[in-house]
Amino acid sequence: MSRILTIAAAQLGPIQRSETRASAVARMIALMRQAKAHGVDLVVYPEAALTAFFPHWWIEDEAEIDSYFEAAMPSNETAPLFEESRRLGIGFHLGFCELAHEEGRRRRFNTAILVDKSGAIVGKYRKIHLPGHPEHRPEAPFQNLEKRYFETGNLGWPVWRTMDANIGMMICNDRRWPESYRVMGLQDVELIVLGYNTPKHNPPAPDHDRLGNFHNQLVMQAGAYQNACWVVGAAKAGPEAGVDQIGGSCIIAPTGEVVAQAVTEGDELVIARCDMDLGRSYKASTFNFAKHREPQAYGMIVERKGAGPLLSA
Ligand code: CDV
Repeated sequence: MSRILTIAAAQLGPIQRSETRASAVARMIALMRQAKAHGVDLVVYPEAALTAFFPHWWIEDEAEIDSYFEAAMPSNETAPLFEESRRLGIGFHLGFCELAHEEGRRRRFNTAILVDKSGAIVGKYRKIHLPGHPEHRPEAPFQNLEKRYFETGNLGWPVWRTMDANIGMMICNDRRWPESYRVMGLQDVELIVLGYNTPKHNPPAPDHDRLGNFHNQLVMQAGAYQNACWVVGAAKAGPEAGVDQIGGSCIIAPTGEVVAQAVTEGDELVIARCDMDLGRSYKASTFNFAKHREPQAYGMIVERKGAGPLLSA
């Protein structure tokens, strides 16, 4: 018996600086209701989906920085999303900025949660690969200050058994790193969900700009195929507070093929019926890890951070 999970990547158009959380949540609920009409089981929302992507701006006032973070999840403002999930019997993945109190101090993380069809949080992930820079670059058209505003995630990449599938999460820049996928591949992951905020312009390397959509798909297709799992990516797209972001939300099969993709840069559902057993033949043959991986040759991957001397030297 095949295990079909009908999944929607719920792409969001821009959320302007003045837009309230209540308005963003209302947009997400509208997409969740549309998803229900299509028989969707799981809705995947973008990274930091409740506000504009503030790491694009230099902010010094701590209270203003805090205003982009959630001290509780659910909160009064996000509770309607959980209630709708419960009412409709739809699971969801949501990215948000988390203000935690741990180890006796305030900590800020770029976080995502997985919520089951009863509206209960079953898993939490904190972004590990934080792109950008911690210092102000006033000469740049916009900032990329995730290294200033967030700590590196400290939860690893767990995989959860929920909705009759092995499901894991990553966030935006994580999708460019094969290690993110493989740690979950080694837990027999069947579905990886993620959200992203990816500007069309890359200030330190403008020659990459023409390849933004290509690289977005390239990394997710490679991660899906090499780990024989589904990958679902949901963008926050379009021109947001002066920063234009790519769309291209998509659903990728364990075959490495894109099976559904957004055609706008606004609020849009991208839906596919995903057979959670589709990766089985890959996991039993080409990517039978237990038979074919050679971990004794991979030590450098965890021993070195940056490129170093030649092995042959
Ligand atoms: N939010 C992100 O992690 N964005 C990065 C950009 C800054 C390169 C990304 O990898 O898409």
